[in-house]
Amino acid sequence: MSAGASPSEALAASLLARLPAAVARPGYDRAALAAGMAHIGVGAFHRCHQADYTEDMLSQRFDRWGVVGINIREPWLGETLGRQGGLYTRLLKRDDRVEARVVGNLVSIVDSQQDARPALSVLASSEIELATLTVTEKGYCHRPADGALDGERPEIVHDLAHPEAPDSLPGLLVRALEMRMQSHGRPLTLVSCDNIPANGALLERVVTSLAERRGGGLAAWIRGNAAFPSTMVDRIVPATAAADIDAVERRFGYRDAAVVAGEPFRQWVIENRAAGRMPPWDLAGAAFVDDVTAFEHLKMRVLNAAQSTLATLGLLAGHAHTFEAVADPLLLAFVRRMLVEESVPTLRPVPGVDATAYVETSLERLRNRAIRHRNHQIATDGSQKIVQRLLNPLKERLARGEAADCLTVATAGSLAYLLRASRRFGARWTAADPYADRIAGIAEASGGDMRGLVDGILGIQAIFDPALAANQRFRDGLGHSLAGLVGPDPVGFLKDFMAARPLKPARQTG
Ligand code: CS2
Repeated sequence: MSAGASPSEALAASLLARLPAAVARPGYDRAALAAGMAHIGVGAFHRCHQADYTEDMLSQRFDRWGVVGINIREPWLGETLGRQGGLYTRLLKRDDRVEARVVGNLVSIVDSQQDARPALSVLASSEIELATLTVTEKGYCHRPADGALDGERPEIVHDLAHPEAPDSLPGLLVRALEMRMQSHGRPLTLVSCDNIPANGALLERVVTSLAERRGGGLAAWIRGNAAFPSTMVDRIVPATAAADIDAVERRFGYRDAAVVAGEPFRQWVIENRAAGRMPPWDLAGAAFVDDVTAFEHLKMRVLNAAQSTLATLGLLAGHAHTFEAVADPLLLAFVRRMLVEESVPTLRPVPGVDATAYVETSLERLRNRAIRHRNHQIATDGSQKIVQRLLNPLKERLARGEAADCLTVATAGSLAYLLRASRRFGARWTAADPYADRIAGIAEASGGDMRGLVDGILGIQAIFDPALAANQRFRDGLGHSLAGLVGPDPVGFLKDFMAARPLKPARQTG
């Protein structure tokens, strides 16, 4: 904008008809769109993934599937999106190419962070047939070790004492279902879209076990009138940067405070299970299947494992973003080898997918220079993420007597990331992780002795399964890798590791 020019117009319904041709707009009559579903947690991922599918679906078959957005945790978006009439710009970026669309299916939005009533009145309404949710792993209030509802969590204790004013997500859903049972009695499908394995089964477990504790036939009603399909969701959507907001203004001439930016690739696999009507997201390319497990493993053990490994080893090697880490030949060779030789052989076949080709597609996605995914963002909550991404395949391989040296180094990378945040190892950065303090305490107590350090860390049962922690090959490999990665030359350690193990010859074809 030149100096003295008036500020650009803000995105609003009145601007829709005047958007530049390069920005796609809703392909349906937005004024006629009525709310039929809700979404809890209207952050960037939802707005760039499920909402993008809904937008395509509505353009193909218009129906009463407008979305009411509900926020029960930060961010506070009600005001921003409300001012824009629920509209926002979704950018898809690949290197120098950008594709823009204004998404219109968010018909209203409520902030319910401090008071559950706005969320309850939406979720209990007879018009709402289904709710999707992205609330992060912590939102489920389960014990990570066994997936059961954590009855000791203060929010759960609170919600049992005050069920009509819930603090937790399970408490909110149980109360909403109770209100439905007591009023119109219509069923509700609850679709978890968090990147956690068997997310629907987990949601069902925490909701029904809280309802059981409440008593009064509520759990039985929920069993008969609610459904919790599991889903696998995929699209890389980093936190929106100020540069994305500025780019919209510069390129398209309007101001949008709720821009989201992701990669072109997207995938959504949904378990075929519903308590009523299911939106026909398959019209937009989503797949309804009987069992999502194999898809989840593929995604978490390949794409997500690559991301976590590139993030932590990348930071140790001085790279701030994933696209920079994957452009480093040493890191690329390490990750490809880990995936091809160790992770892929643990996967069950996925219909229609060649896992080796999936590895290459995943690495190609990560090379996208326009997706400036901060390695620190991916490393956030790493202690929780590595269980599915690295430790489960590692455990399976060791149990079968197979080598898992690369997965062990990658695990050490995640731990080295946490250790380098501790005072003992130089406080190089701040790590946002529920186990950061505990690991810093172990580092301090070990006085720098590697054996004590490994014993202490592997003693955290919520992360390390006892059978894995007891495996001598793993313990030795982890100690050796940790010493190399927290030492003065982590890159030198990785070079030596790769040099000591020549790559397996490529598979013969033809
Ligand atoms: C990332 C994921 O931050 C992270 O943990 O690995 O958010 C990843 O980008 C998505 O799962 C891709 O679908």
